[in-house]
Amino acid sequence: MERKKSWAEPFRIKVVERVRMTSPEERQRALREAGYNTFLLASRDVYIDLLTDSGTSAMSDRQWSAMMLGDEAYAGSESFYRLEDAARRAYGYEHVIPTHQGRGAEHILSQILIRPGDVVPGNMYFTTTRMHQELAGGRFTDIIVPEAHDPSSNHPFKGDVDLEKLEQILAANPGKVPYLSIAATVNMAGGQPISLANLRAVREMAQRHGVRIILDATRIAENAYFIEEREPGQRGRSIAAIVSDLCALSDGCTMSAKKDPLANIGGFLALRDPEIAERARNLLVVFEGLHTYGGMAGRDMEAVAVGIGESLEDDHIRARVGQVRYLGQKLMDWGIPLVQPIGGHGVFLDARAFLPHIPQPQYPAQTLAAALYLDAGVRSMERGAVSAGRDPETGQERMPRLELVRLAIPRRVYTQAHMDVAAESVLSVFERRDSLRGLRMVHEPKHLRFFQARFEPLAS
Ligand code: P70
Repeated sequence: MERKKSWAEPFRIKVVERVRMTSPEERQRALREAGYNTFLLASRDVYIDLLTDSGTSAMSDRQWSAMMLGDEAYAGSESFYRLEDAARRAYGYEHVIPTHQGRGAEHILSQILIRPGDVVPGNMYFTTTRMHQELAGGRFTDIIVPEAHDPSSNHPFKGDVDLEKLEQILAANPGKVPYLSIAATVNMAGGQPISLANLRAVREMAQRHGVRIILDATRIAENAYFIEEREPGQRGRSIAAIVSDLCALSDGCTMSAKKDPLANIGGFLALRDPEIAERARNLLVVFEGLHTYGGMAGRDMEAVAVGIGESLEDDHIRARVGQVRYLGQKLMDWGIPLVQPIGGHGVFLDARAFLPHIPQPQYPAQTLAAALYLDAGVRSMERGAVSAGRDPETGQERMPRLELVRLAIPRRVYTQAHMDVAAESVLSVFERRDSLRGLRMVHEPKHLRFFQARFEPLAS
């Protein structure tokens, strides 16, 4: 990869979308009506939407053009074959099984591979991934390096697996580990990468124990960028080549095409083993749709097919990660506590350090996300105790070490000035952080509670 000084974008803007600016009174009312949960805010009440980088990317003119060629046939759509071809070329798996989005692939995979009582080791949980593993009767076990749970650790590969821990788990659970669930990058750790060397060692150990590896390839292009930048011997290699190396060390992947592949909807499950793929295709018709559309329209598959190619362009990924880093660096220079190093898809504020006077059962990250919205209409997402939910066996609330607020950056959507506004808003909340009070949960849904939970402010 050619190194350039600036991360400036390799595109210009052809279409714009108006956004609404709101008054403090409007935001106060909107937040109250949303039960202090940013997931429940109407998009019309948000100025800069950093809730997620999922499905929020700006598509290119080439993606929009390809959508016109969508073949909407129920069976054997041309668009499916174009998607299959693009995915095979980029990731190297023979069998590509389309799904409506990432969790559709997680559901099918978990149902066919996990049996009740199984243990699924992974480099930190992800909410939907773990939920599907648990619904299939499995128990997720964290095998990420301990540095990943420490926001201030500057470890270059906080997505790496703790090999000793993995060896212990594999030795203690013979025949009970259906696969290793390995994410690249690791969302809940702050968008942190796994190194090629570590994945190679994991592969070697897994093969010795006869255990498969399934990648969560949702943000694999961003992971490859960090490898090119940080891993010895990887400098100057293309993102596409590194992505292909990562995939070669696994037996399959789940993919949310709403992230790296730059589409607004879509996903797939990809596998090497023809027999498992056959079982997956069979379950697909029950939950997602026929194996040549899996819940996507033909035009959506076209957008994903083109998006996959664009996501692996070196200039694209440099600008993408560069913009995230621009925001994070600005906050760091002001002394605002955040997860280091700055990750691939967003900046993660350390709410524990930001609001040390609010105990975790009063949800400091949820409190901070609400305060940030109120300040200037910037929407972020809680990634702490509310997201972690309850232990299915004990019913107790999980209190994770990481209590974070994520400012996720949609791809190709916002300008540098938008990043400045978001940064200045975080600073203004930081300057009056002592005045913030915690929250109490007043409505708690059973599954993935963070999406629909409601809160009330505690009296000051
Ligand atoms: C986010 C989104 C989705 C996601 C992911 C990884 C590493 C799988 C998926 C599922 C959306 C989201 C999901 C749950 C809670 C909050 C937000 N992440 N693996 O914003 O893919 O959404 O397509 O079903 O990050 O991080 P999908």
